Amino acid sequence: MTTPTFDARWREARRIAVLTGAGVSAESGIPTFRGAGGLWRRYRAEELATPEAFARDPRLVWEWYDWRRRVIAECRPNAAHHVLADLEVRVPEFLLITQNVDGLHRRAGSQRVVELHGSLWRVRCPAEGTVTERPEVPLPSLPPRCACGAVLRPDVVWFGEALPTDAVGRAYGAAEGCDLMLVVGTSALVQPAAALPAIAKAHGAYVVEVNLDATPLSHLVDELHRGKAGEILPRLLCALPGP
Ligand code: BJW
Repeated sequence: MTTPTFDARWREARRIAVLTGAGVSAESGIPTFRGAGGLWRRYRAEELATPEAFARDPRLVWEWYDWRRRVIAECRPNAAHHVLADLEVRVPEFLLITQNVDGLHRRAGSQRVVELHGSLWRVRCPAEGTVTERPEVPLPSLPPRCACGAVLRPDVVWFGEALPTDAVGRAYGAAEGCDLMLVVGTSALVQPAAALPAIAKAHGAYVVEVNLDATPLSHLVDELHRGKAGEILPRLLCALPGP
């Protein structure tokens, strides 16, 4: 038996998992978190993306989220989102695992998506546990309130909070079962998402990274592509066979 070449690993992949981060939406005009121009250069994460920050000042936290919702509402999915949406119909088993809360993968047509860190477009009532779609921008009043009177929160995962159990289960299942994992535009610093590529690799998957910069994953992946996701992904994925 011969070892498949890199191209063959792509062509023969039947179970593909994709992990995306903020970099996949950068070319749509959405700021990333870390690095030049990143949100955490301008805002302190612990003052905005923690349950403690929300308990201290829900209006401040909501003003930040409302601003981000307004920015994102003006943005469109880019070529990277679109080719990933095309990819899911070309392989028998596919899961797109995103850390992004911007909803752009779904807007590009992706359906097999797990949103590990939730969605900016939903709100959650901490008192009732109910989750509701709230697409309107701007929100009519801040902080928004539930009919029960409780202050609603964004349905996102803040530091120190557990990720949704079903989302984590699906993501780990895909990482353990895929034969190719594509890791796009994440600094791979935030756990538990950052552990998924190593899990895939340990289970025999071929791991491919697409990123502008080096990350802690770069030394373990099988194939590295340095550059913009919106330019690299269309080139990589157009070489795959059709459905
Ligand atoms: C491009 C590009 C282009 C640019 N093309 N590339 C183990 C060790 C240490 C710490 C921990 C640990 N386990 C847990 C922790 C704590 C913590 C953590 O990981 N901290 C580290 C930062 C040290 N994790 C948590 O707290 C998590 N919870 C948890 O583990 O709970 C345990 C628990 C169990 C049971 C009960 C209770 C608790 C939760 C993490 C939640 C993260 N939340 C955020 C905010 C979401 C909401 C919001 O958006 O406001 O999620 S933080 C932020 O970081 C956001 C992102 O999804 C996440 C990841 O960022 P991402 O996507 O990687 O973006 P960047 O900006 O970092 O990187 C962009 C990349 O793109 C760069 O590499 C660029 O080069 C690249 N790029 N343009 C290609 N065009």
